[in-house]
Amino acid sequence: MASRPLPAKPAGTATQQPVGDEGEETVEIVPPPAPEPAAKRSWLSRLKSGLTKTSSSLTGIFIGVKVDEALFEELETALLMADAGVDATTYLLDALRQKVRSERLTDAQQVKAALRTLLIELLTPLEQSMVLGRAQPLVMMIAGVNGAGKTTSIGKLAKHLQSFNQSVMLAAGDTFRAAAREQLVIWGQRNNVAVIQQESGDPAAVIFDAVGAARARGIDVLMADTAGRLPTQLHLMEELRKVKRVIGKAMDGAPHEILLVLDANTGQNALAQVKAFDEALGLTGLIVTKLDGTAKGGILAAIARQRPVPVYFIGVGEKVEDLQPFVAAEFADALLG
Ligand SMILES: Nc1nc2c(ncn2[C@@H]2O[C@H](COP(=O)(O)OP(=O)(O)OP(=O)(O)O)[C@@H](O)[C@H]2O)c(=O)[nH]1
Ligand SMILES: [Mg+2]
Repeated sequence: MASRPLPAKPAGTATQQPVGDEGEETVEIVPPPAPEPAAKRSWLSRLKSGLTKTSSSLTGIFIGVKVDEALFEELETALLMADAGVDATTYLLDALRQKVRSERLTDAQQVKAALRTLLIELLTPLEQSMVLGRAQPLVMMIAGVNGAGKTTSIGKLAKHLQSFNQSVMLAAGDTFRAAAREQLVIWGQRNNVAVIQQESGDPAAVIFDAVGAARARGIDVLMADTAGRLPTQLHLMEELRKVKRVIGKAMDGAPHEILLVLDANTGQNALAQVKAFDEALGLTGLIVTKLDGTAKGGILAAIARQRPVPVYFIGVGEKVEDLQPFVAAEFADALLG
């Protein structure tokens, strides 16, 4: 299997309408390409081992027990411990109780299968493909708290986009630290893509220049890095809004994607981040990183319930191939062991 079929784009997603680009055909692709079966297996096993904490606790609950109130209570605790949050936990348990009643499930393994189905249903709306080729350049702005994995994810994405014959340019919009610029330049060199940077100056100005350069050079995708910030740092959130506004002045309809990079290990705080960045910027997608560590994974259920921004990619390590499209069924399987 060299490539997987391109999933159809669900209709009616306001953030992903093609923007007018004089008769250009819209190309719909899902970066990155499906890995070879062996690589895919290793990637999935990394995801599984990353989520072991949750899966072993969830799986253990269903072993050798009766289907009774005690089972539901243990499940409630396990889901809360897995970062699913009160809302998603209550939702899943109510739906599960109903299923158990209506389908007369008497075996704990049947209940586990029913939970898997419910989890997939809950997570599936988050599984969406990123549409490329709808503008040239397609401008992506990447935001998130400090150390979430923004710059690394940009580097990985650059590589994957190239394998779809997309020409890529990067904008060093993290003007806080010289080291941040250098980190992006290294990813640029690795992937042989230009990095637009300035010695000093303000992120909006750097990214404005980069949009101009990308247009002049006929680049397909421009990814703009930004400095990490907490949503509580209001002046820094205002700075991001300015970056967005200025990108819009450099090119009508841009930025086409506003992505939040989330560290999966931040638990329930990740949901607060999604809400805050979404309110400030209008997010079009998420990249969830570090699912290979001690992350518990339930946070995606909370996001699906409370702020369902599409999860384009998930990261399970620091290597290029460790960033893969989010697939609800794979994720549910990794969670449930
Ligand atoms: N284990 C693991 N580490 C990751 C993953 N993604 C990123 N990292 C690591 O997390 C650290 C921070 O990544 P950066 O890409 O620099 O994060 P950032 O959001 O750009 O950070 P700032 O620019 O400082 O806000 C680096 O050491 C990365 O290698 C992942 O999916 N798994
Ligand atoms: Mg960075």
